[in-house]
Amino acid sequence: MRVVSSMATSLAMIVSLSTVAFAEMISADVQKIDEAAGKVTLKHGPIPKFDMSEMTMVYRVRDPSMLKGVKVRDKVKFDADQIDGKYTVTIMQKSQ
Ligand SMILES: [Cu+2]
Repeated sequence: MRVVSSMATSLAMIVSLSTVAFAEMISADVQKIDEAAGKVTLKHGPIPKFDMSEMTMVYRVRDPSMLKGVKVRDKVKFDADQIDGKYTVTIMQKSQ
């Protein structure tokens, strides 16, 4: 019984963590990819934490390999942070 309840607790934690991550992801359309420069142009929805409304802008990516799985016109979900004062994509995945 003890094992079952600790598993349930772990599962509940995983579910709530992934819900939070999903809720913070921003929807965007990929407009342009510059893998050499490690940059991507995204037409994104509102981002309350940056006080941004919908716009098209260039982001740096944390790791250029993040750009390998996406192409222009893909719909993606992403999250970003300001790193060294520059808006930087930290996670990006194709939307279903
Ligand atoms: Cu923006």
